[in-house]
Amino acid sequence: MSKHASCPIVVLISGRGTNMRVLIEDSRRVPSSYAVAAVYSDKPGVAGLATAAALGVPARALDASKIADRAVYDELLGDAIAQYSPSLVVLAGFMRILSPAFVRRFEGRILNIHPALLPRYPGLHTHRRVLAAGEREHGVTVHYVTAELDGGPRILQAALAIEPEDNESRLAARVQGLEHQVYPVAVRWHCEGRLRYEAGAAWLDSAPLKEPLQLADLNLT
Ligand code: NHR
Ligand code: GAR
Repeated sequence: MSKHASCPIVVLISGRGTNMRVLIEDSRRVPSSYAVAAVYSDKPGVAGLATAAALGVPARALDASKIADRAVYDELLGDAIAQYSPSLVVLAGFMRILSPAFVRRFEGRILNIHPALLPRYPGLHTHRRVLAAGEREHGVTVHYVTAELDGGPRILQAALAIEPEDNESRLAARVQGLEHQVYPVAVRWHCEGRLRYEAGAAWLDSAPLKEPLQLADLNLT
């Protein structure tokens, strides 16, 4: 088997899917350690589904508004994803909280990118809250998903200084630029076997990460 096929990932989205696009494109650079096997959205008709389909990746909506029961929805979503035997499930702007049963089913194999410097600002509307609080810096965190919302072990962060010109949309766009840099790095590490989840911690190169790595500290070309 090629190295490419050895790490199938499934990407979950709810919207634009710019992180998803970056991952699909990164996965097609040679040499690659992973392949995007499928994309699922909890909302039909979102732009990210069309983007994925245009790039030749199977893309489907599983409409959450049609299934009221969270446990039932998460089981159906899990069954759909399991067809691809993913080594990793990647949340990329996925806006639904996943049940403990879903997290257990894919334990240690779910990544999220959160638009804040966790543990500060978990939850929604982070850019607005950061600006309202008068923070001087903001950024993005990649973490393994656990049942605790935005509370799983942190892997990689990137930070920026808030500028006087920043409003919610300008800040969101600048943070997205950081997201597109860090997410492929974390996915590659997991798929290369360098990064893993064990005993409630993230491990890189056989040592637990006590603090997340910072993009600025990596020697990336
Ligand atoms: N699921 C688990 N179990 N753990 C995490 O850490 C998760 C998760 C699912 C999604 C992404 C997260 C983020 O990065 C994420 C992390 C949605 C909400 C939310 O409140 C909060 C955080 C995140 C995603 N969602 C509402 C809900 O009731 C719906 C909001 C809406 O549809 O507008 O699911 O920020
Ligand atoms: C990203 O900024 C991501 O951090 C955020 O949604 C955006 C999705 O953008 N995620 C959350 O807020 C999760 N609650 P994209 O669809 O263009 O990748």
